[in-house]
Amino acid sequence: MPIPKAELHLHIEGTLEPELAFALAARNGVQLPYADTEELRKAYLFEDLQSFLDLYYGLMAVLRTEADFEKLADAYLARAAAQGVRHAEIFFDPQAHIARGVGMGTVVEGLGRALDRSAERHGISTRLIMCFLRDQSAESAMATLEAAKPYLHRITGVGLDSAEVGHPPAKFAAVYEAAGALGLRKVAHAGEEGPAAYVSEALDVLGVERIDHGLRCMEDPDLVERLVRERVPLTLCPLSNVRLRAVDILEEHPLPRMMAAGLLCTLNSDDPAYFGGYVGDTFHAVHEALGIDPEGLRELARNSFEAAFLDGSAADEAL
Ligand code: ES4
Ligand code: ZN
Repeated sequence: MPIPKAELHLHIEGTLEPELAFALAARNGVQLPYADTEELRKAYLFEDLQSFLDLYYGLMAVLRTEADFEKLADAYLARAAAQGVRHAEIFFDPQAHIARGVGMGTVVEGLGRALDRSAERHGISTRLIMCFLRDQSAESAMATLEAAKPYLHRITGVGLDSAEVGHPPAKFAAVYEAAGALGLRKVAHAGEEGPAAYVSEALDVLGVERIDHGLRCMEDPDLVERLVRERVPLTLCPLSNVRLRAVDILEEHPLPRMMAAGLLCTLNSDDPAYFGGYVGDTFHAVHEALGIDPEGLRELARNSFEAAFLDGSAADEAL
């Protein structure tokens, strides 16, 4: 039996497996620039975050209808359940869809159809977190928040993703303030490719409750001390860090040092279709490559529930 765990850093568009991409392309009459799934898999050799994002945004062309988003989410939840996930906080990128003429309602209602059945069908409770693309303007992010207003009953929080360097958190101060006023929870990617200073800025200027990645906090001992003291959760994604070359090889990932420093670390899969594994595979990989022992793995799983946006209600306690 895999350890029960929560997954807190998962881009639903990053769960698009080549087989499903081709199936949806055929259904929607979309031509993909790859002969077959094998050729597409070969394109999954990335050099950095940007080379990954180019493919990730390109493949979204196959996602057009509510049924497509429902299928995508249901396929993820089935795989996650098999790896011990009991609770999933799922990111989505509305701007990437709206730019292609696929509306907020199609995305949220489509994902919502799968999420509504998730507890019963897969034994997984869920939350949705809407991410703003940080390489687009703050005005575009604000318009996206506005477009989400009819769907806020389905959305728990906001996040910040896409190309990090050159797009510091403070660019989105006004939109995070507006999101907070609407009662939304706040997270942001920081310290993946960007510097440790972006982690502090996300906490101080945006008021985020968790940091997605946060790896590069290790370059600033004062920041590490603060993250430990304030018990700020970090949603780490070691397989992603290797594929996007934030670290050279898994054996050199700072996870053991981060845990030893007392940081509240969680393990997540980020974009599992692209990075070679789902979250259970990630637990297995850090055991093998980094020597995280069973007690360490249990700590990481416990942390994931502590860091989750669960409210302690009876339904949540049943997890
Ligand atoms: C992402 Cl790994 C990563 N980093 C930043 N933005 C993203 N969007 C999807 N995956
Ligand atoms: Zn991510």
